[in-house]
Amino acid sequence: MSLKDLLIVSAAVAIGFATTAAAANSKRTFTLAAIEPKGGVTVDNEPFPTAALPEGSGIVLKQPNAEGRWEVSTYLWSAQQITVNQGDDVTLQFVGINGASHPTTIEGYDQSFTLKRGEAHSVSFRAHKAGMFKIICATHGPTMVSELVVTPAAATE
Ligand SMILES: [Cu+2]
Repeated sequence: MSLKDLLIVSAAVAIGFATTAAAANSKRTFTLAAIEPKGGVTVDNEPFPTAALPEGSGIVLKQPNAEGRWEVSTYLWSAQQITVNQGDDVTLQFVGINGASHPTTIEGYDQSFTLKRGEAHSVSFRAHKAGMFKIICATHGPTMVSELVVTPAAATE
């Protein structure tokens, strides 16, 4: 290997280390809005559904009104899954759009708060623990559950 080749390899290794170091502790910011997608139609176009729906307040099926219109909606976090690297500094910005109140817990990171419509709540933490952690609204199960995925930091020599 010539000196020139050696220098190129050394530079590549140095860049590799620099990239790894930067990736190991990135600032990551996500927004999770409490949302309620909704659909509706009149019974003369589509009959009122009779099939069973999952238990819980996260899915709402409204009987036909005086005009025969029925509606279905579900409560969700706008992001169903968030993936970060172990060691990242994570900020989750919660915003209440629909639903009066969402008692929320981030499992594994000891974060609990109540998000209200029209309000925002910011949670910041270092993702020190790898794994999958649920972000749960206690009111609107089983749909209003998202997943925080913290991928393990790569082993370094
Ligand atoms: Cu909720």
